[in-house]
Amino acid sequence: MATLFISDLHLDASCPAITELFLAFLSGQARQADACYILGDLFEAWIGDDDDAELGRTVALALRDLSDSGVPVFFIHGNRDFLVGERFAAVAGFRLLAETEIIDLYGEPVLLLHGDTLCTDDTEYQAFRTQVRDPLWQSQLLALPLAQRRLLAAQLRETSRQSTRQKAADIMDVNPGAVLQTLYDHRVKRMIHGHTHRPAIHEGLLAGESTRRAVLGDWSNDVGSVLRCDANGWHLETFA
Ligand code: LP5
Ligand code: MN
Repeated sequence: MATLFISDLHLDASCPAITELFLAFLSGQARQADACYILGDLFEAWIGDDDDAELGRTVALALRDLSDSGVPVFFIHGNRDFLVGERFAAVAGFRLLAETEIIDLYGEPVLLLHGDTLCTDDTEYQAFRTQVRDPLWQSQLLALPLAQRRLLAAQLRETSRQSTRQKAADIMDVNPGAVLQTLYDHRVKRMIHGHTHRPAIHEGLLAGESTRRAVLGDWSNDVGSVLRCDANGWHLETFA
């Protein structure tokens, strides 16, 4: 048995192959897991739990089947789906976690997060994040008609595409100091996050003790990515 961690699937109606791969994952390897953690950006864009699009319903029912089968499912918001709320969580049968969460993983405390907060060199993004994570801003946005929110999300995605094209790659990676500070602040030596799409397991040192940081991979080009953790270790795997 193992605990599975995934993130950055960016599920979107325009890319049904990745949704199919995810549904196969949920009804396949995930059924044998001790638990399944989704660390953000499950969706390409989430505009509110009242969205009536088919993708959300399909994904919710499949997640629900997994939790009904006895596998607990947990979710941390990403920068694309920070508007996922308790209503969707209830339908999909998962537990919404805080933006940072420490879990006991086979006897070790491990910090879970989406990973965007570690990209402190990307100051434009951090300013944007502060705005969109403001509960007042969110409630004002959620009060807009669905069609308007859909348009706004498409505009934000386009702005982001243009903006990321102009940023240097290292600005969009984690800041090493922010990683160490986050480990230190949470009194842990292990963390798992996604967001940067740079899958790897980094071993390091903090105050003379070994640290480990797993970066989850995104799902793209019909290939899925999962971190499988058990009492013997952590393994990043891809599958088609
Ligand atoms: O997402 P990605 O990979 O392209 O880049 C991210 C950062 N970008 C974002 C923005 C999202 O892509 C937008 C999608 C949101 C979907 C949900 C919307 C729901 C709300 C609307 C409907 C209710 O997160 C990108 C990072 C990159 O990761 C790497 O870390 O660099 O950051 C940016 O591109 C942000 C820019 O630097 C600054 C953008 C300024 C936007 C100005 C508009 C603000 C006004 C908001 C009011 C609507
Ligand atoms: Mn992200």
